[in-house]
Amino acid sequence: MKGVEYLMNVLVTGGAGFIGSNFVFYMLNKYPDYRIVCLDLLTYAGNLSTLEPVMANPNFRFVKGDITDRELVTNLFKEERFNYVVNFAAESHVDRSIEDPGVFLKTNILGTQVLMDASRTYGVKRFHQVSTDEVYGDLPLDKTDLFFTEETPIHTSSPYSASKAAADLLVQAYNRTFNLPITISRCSNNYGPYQFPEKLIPLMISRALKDDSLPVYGKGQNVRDWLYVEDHCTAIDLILHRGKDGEVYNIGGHNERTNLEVVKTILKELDKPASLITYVKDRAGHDMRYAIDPSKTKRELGWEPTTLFDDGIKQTIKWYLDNRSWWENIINGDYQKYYTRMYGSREGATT
Ligand code: NAD
Ligand code: TDX
Repeated sequence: MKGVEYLMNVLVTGGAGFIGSNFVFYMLNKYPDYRIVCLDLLTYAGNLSTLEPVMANPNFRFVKGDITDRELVTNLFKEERFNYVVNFAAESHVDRSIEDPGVFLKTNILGTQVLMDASRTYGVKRFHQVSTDEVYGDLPLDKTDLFFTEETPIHTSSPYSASKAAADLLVQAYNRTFNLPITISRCSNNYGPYQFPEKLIPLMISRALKDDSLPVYGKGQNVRDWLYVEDHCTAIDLILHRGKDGEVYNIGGHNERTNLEVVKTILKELDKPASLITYVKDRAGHDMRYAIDPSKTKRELGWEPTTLFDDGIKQTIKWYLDNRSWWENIINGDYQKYYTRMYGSREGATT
């Protein structure tokens, strides 16, 4: 750490992805006396150009590496002596997990184990696992008074959600068996800047801007509970610092919308015709409705989301309009060449 004393040293895994990068920006901005180390493999979903604005920040270090690489992870913990670990790194797209479950099990379960083993060996104040509402399965469309609480049984539908649930159980087991200090957060669907354009909202924005068809699965009646990404970051910050050891916290803002409503909102904002909507074959095992009851997180930690969906979606659309090159590079595949171009010749010099 080159002789500088930081109040806290925080490992953020998956920080080159959507939520992780937003969390890196949030933490560097909010805690100028913290060191933030991002460990990210830069898979297809990781984009180092997203982190470009903070690469030269002396409080930030980027390390390219795999959370399942035990030697690399152990050496990093030995060198950095982290106080906090926030594990965002994951394979995160449900459709990909249906195509090829293997890498989901490897990264999401075994990667979490490797990080927790290193956390045990070197001692951390808190290991925080970023989980998802998908571990609870789904709710019926016709019972709108039902919500997921932290006590709702785990009941997964996709290889993705099963891998996240397995990781959650392992995290709880490390707490009970090895006394590893942990917390788990289970959040609803996020949206906002830097989301990879394979997920519903950025996919629809980027395709609508090019007048391409908008593929809606089934009848578009599935309901998701949308949360602006910065509200997720503030919740994790509170849980990390003030959450109780061993506890699970639900995060969500009661912003339920059908997929069709979301797509129509995007079309309206972009002044594009509804004729772009194309109904396509449904996702296998498609969850009907997610809806989070966040009252424990509000009651115990005072967390409140601040962005309503109607405002957040406008901000998000504006971001995609203002940052066209970010997602166009992804669609062209150019971003995958970015690391090699920018850092290939200075491998090891990214600290
Ligand atoms: P993302 O796919 O945008 O980013 C994942 C990041 O992890 C990428 O930068 C990728 O390079 C990195 N990564 C993947 N495998 C890795 C490995 N083996 N080692 C190191 N890094 C690796 O995902 P996201 O949407 O930002 O989600 C982040 C976390 O939040 C995930 O754990 C996800 O399950 C959870 N989550 C997401 C949402 C959502 O709506 N997106 C909601 C609730 C929870
Ligand atoms: O092209 C599409 N058409 C469509 O109708 C896509 C990509 C999605 N959909 C539907 C499927 C879902 O009902 O939109 C909804 C949202 O789909 P995704 O963006 O793939 O998200 P979801 O499957 O709900 O999972 C997300 O939220 C929970 C994240 O990807 C997960 O990482 C998180 O855990």
